[in-house]
Amino acid sequence: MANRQQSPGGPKTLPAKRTRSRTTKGLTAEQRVFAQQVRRGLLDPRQKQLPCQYFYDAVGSALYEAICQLPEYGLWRADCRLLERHGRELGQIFGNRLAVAELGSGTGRKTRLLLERLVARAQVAYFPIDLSTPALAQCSRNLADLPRLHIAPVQKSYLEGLQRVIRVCRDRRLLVLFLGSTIGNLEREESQHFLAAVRRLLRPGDGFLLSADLVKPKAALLAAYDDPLGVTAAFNRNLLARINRELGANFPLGSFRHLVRYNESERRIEMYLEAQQSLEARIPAARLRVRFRRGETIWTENCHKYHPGELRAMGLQAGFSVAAQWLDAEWPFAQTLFMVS
Ligand code: AVI
Repeated sequence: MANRQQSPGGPKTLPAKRTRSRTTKGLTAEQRVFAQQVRRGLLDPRQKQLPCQYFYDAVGSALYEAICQLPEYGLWRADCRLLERHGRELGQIFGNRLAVAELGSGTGRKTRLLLERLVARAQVAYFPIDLSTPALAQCSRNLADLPRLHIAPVQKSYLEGLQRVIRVCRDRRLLVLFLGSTIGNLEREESQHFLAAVRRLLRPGDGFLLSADLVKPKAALLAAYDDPLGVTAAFNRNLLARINRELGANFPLGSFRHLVRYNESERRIEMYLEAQQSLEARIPAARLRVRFRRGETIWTENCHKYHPGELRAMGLQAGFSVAAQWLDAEWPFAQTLFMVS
């Protein structure tokens, strides 16, 4: 993550004594990349950090599902309401030869609300794109009973997956979904590049439906990311638990506090894990021993919040036209439909 603040005391990191061959034996290719990224993030001299994509192992995905049910976390329900309200309209816009590709499909529970409305009028080819095999399997199971839906999971990164989908369905109009305000987890500049990259892959007549959480009062945002039940705190701490499980580390989970800030100037929630005492953790698979001062933080996630006009402007700058923008009445949240003309 770019643009992170300096750690006042600088890094306190020592190389681990164990050798690479002993510590990385038995790791999958994905876990080796995980270990490299953990190493890079915890050695960052400006601010210790960990990439938020690693929240979503089996435990983290289950915790995220629970977060979506929390009364304080309005995003998921707002996205669902908009899909229910405008799903039929989307079917009318795209006609009868439609393929839907979803970037980061997760379990497909929310997408079902849209797909139900689309298959009511025509046969639909659905391509969930996700790196997680269990999520794709769950998504296929959750949607298997929908009539006139052909599901073809794609286990790839978003843009690679989209390229594959475009290669195999030349004869259909494509609607790409990027739901859940996942865009908010990217830096603003990265989001702009991402939109432009999606635009370059699409053809005239194709569309891109983007969900994004909107700016709202600080108190509502802080409650959404620091719920009284502590589900989001567990979700955040699970990142260290995952490093312990998969990379053989010994982070004392109880010694890290879930910390949430709203950064007004960047219009984003920032999540951290704060060491409650000075401590040292070993991460053998990353060949790392890392020290923490009391109060030192690991930056784990950014959740950017948008203005509706800003989203439209981003799409236009990426080369799309704006076909529609729908706002939820209960929780400020937007779905913007961009088209390639
Ligand atoms: C997945 N992503 C859009 C969620 C969000 O709101 O940024 C992840 C999350 N982090 C804490 N709570 C939910």
